Amino acid sequence: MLERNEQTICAISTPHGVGGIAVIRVSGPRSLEICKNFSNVLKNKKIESHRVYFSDFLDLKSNKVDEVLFTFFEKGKSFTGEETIEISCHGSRFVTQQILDLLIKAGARMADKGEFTYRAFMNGKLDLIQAESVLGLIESQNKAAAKVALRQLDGYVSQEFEKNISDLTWCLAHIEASIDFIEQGIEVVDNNVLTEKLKLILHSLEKLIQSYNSGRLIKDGIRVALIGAPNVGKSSLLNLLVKNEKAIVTPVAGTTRDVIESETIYEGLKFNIIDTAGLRETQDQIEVIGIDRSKKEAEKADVICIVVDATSLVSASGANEIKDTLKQVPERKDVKKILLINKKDAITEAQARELLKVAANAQVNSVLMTSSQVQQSRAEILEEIKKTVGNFDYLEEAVISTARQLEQAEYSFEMISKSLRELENNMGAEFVAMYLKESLVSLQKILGQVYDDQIMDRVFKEFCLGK
Ligand SMILES: Nc1nc2c(ncn2[C@@H]2O[C@H](COP(=O)(O)OP(=O)(O)OP(=O)(O)O)[C@@H](O)[C@H]2O)c(=O)[nH]1
Ligand SMILES: [Mg+2]
Repeated sequence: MLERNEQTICAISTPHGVGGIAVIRVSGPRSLEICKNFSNVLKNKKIESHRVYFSDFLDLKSNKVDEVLFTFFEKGKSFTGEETIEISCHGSRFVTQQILDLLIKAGARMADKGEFTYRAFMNGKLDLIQAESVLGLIESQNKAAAKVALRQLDGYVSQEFEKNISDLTWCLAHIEASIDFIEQGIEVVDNNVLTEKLKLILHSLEKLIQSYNSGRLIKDGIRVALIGAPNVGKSSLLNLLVKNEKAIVTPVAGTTRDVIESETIYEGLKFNIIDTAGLRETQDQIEVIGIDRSKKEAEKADVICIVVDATSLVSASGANEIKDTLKQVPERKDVKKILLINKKDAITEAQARELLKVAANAQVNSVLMTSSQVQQSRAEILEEIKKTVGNFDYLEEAVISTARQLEQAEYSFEMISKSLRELENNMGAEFVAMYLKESLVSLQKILGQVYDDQIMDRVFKEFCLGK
């Protein structure tokens, strides 16, 4: 029995279902030998890497199964690093299943989820950040997410970590040497030099850790909850933002009973907009449940847009009404709040100026006058959210985007901080070395220079078949 990594694997790499074509990937040492069973062209021609061969795909009794293209990649020159053949066949479920069955009969086995990428990692074609970026790229739904994933795949983020690993190794080597030479009174490295170097690593890690929040928002989308009293225009704003009549709008207070979620893309970023039931005291059982759900949404959001109605603010005491609305919004320190004074089309400019003055004292990150009747409000609101929620200049820099990378980077940061404190207090070099070693291992785990089953499981469990 061959070791698992010596076996030749196969799977459909295109989405399952019917399509114009489907691609079946075969990877492992016997890829070509196995495929030769089914093609006279492959059998009789000299096969070269990165060439495409048009051929009938024949079953073992020489019955034609399909007309296909075989693309051959020799060992060392493929995604997985192994000998690989990609079979482009017609995308019928029946045809693809028949081809897979025949490949398996001839000695290949079905690949596990993510096994092609796993093999690429094992063969040194990718590090773990790059492996994770493959998934990020497959799942990317907007320009920004694809860009982040591509930069990771290019090795841009890995380089940043590799530099830190190299600097940290230098520090560690010098500290360990100084432990050896201390008795002879030889100073191997000046503490100030060491401290400076460690601070630089710390700074780099801090930036990477901060980039995670932007990375997460880019990947998953920015969650925006529209919260406010009934009839202020939340559903109308949802419809404006997602450019679609997603929610029912009526002049009746309490129209929206349930949470309505829809997404929109603005400047390459994804926004998940959540419309909720208007907050008010009510005896209506269904509405009570809806209001409860609204509050739960507010607790999960990255940004809460608190919507108030400009026309009722001018006729009532604006400041109090804003305060009352804000009181109903669940308290959360980490959430950004934007006050939207809506229906600005229905008030005069002088009234609008007055309202902005009144709203200036509200406990929110920013205030905006909006109207669902004015197209421009869409861009203004989304721009404000984008500005409030994070720094997307990170797009041009190294961005980390998985919780795994974040946890290890944070641990590494903590260990270096500890070692710096030990250095400042002139404590034993042994402790400094111990913390630095911990920190180093964490960074190595991020790239997969050090790994175990748990890490592998975590990285590859998210993958689907054929990737
Ligand atoms: N003039 C004006 N009217 C608006 C605007 N936005 C909404 N409205 C009107 O206000 C009323 C209520 O709008 P909705 O969007 O249903 O309000 P809502 O906040 O979702 O209300 P509930 O679902 O009941 O909580 C409707 O008659 C809308 O046409 C606006 O910007 N300007
Ligand atoms: Mg509504």
